[in-house]
Amino acid sequence: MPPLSRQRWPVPLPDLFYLLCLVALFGVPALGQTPSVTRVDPPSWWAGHTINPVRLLVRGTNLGGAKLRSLNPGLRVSEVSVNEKGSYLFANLEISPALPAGKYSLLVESGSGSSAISFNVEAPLDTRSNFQGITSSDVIYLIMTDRFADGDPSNNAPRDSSPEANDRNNPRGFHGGDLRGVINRLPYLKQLGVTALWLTPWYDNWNDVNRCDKPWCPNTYYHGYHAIDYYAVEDRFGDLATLRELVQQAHAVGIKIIQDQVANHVGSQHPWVKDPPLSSWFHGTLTAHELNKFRNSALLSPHSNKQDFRNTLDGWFSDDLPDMNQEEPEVARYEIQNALWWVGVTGIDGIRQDTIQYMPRAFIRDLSDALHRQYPKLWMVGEVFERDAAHTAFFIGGHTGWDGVDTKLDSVFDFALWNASVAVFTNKAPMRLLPHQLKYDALYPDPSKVTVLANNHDTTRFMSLTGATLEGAMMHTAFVLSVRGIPQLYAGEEIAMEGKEDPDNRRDFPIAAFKAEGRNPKEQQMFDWTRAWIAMRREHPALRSGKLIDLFSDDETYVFARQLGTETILVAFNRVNRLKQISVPVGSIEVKDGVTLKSLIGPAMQARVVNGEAQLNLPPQMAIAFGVQ
Ligand SMILES: [Ca+2]
Ligand SMILES: [Ca+2]
Ligand SMILES: [Ca+2]
Repeated sequence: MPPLSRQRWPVPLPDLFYLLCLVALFGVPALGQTPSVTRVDPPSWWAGHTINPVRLLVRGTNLGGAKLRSLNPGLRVSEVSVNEKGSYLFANLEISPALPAGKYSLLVESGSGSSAISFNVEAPLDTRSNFQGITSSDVIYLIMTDRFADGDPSNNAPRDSSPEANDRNNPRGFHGGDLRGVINRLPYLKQLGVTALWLTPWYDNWNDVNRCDKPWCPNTYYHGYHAIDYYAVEDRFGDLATLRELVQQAHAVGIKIIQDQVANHVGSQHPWVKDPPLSSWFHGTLTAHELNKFRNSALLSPHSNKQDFRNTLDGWFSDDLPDMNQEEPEVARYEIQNALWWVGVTGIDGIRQDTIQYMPRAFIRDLSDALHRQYPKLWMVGEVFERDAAHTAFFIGGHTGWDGVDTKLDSVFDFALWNASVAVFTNKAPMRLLPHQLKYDALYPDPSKVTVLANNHDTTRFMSLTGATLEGAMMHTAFVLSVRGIPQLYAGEEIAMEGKEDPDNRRDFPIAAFKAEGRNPKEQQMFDWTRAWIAMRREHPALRSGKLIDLFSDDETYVFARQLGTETILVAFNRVNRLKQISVPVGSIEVKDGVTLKSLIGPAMQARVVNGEAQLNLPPQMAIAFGVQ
């Protein structure tokens, strides 16, 4: 290999020489015909990556008939194609595994001229501190970035936004939260004890405001689910450097980062909508598309008709969310590379994939495979918002569905168990609904891999549900933090925030509550409780990954064991407002007569095992855990 350093930016001599030769041969080309380039996706890649060649999507003008040429033998171009309009060029770029990191240039050239573009070869991040994945030893905490903490007021009113878009009194406006705010609050999160942050999408979204005569206007895309650029960080949240700093600082204190990715659709302000790279890029156009009728059963049932099935996959989530066509191979390659690019440039540990069921299962599999091939521990959880375990289990990886596809998806959210838990702890269903729901774990290849949400930004906050009490919220949180699976909390639940349906459930996190002295007694009680259950989970491997064994349930009470190796922990819930005495059979889990159980949390309590039964006195409206001595 020749020395490669001479190829780095600024434009190395051979490139200039080549350009001058072109000018000498063809003269200065007429303006308007010269190919010009406005961007390249991805803007960078890695040498020695499992995806090689990488597929480039070059946007520009006058690309018709253009070729892409590399002037460095370490970068090889092939399979160039240009769309009909000459506005997009696709090309394979094969990167020599030995190519050093740095800036390189490529040349887009046609008979009427040429245009140089720069392309970065990135230095890979350290695999020991990044890309760690998520397990049941983690506790995930969902942050809606715009609503959590404003660490940089200078980004609150971008030039291309109307004052209306930045109105903090409008629940659908931008409120100023950002990545710097999350960095500033890492000590709070560390104190709470969570080990992973799921941030709502940080792709760049439109900065301005939608106006209409409907009740939901004026509104903005403060939540981030309407990407206008898959390769840029939302300017209101910060920039790529700040994002990388967040990941690095979080990792330094033992907190992982999960990116919310949205491969199913983009925002209607995305430049692709007016000028798609291919006619098959989206399902339909802004003016001619089907809306998703959300007949989601059509995705699960082997008996569904093709029309319902296709509508659920190809219909637009809403009129302003153009649906990407992952069955177009160029789209699939683009999105898989995009997912890997974010992981590679930031060092994140996991991905939450939005509305995953509305994408073909074969695509979910290919995406999962590509992520694991490059980052074996990397973790992706899919949002399959269904209260039916058969439906969510169909989408988790580790088994092959009737369609012959194993999605390889690491995790799904357990909406069925969440649904049961909020019903039980608001007294709308008997306690025995919990073991009844958990029996459907039979459908999962490995139930310890599901993600157990306490709530999220799409659901009513616990304290605003009919029948909610602080005691109920505490038991619900304790259940999420002690049952099998990976627990996921939603910012604000730890201080018993209220909030009805979207957007009320997305109120700003109260600044005062980040510090103990700013919390009212109720907020402090919930905070201490949540922190204590997280700490207990951290200290006891059985609570993180032990086998779950049902021991006792009736209308008011539920007791289960978590058991791992020699460690046995009993977790008990009593939702009635009186002390409850129960005899719990423990012989089957090898807890012998004469053994003492001691409470690990809450009031100091002891129980003896007599005749194969533990005599438990359960405090009123409380969850409690006992360790076997
Ligand atoms: Ca801000
Ligand atoms: Ca923006
Ligand atoms: Ca779709």
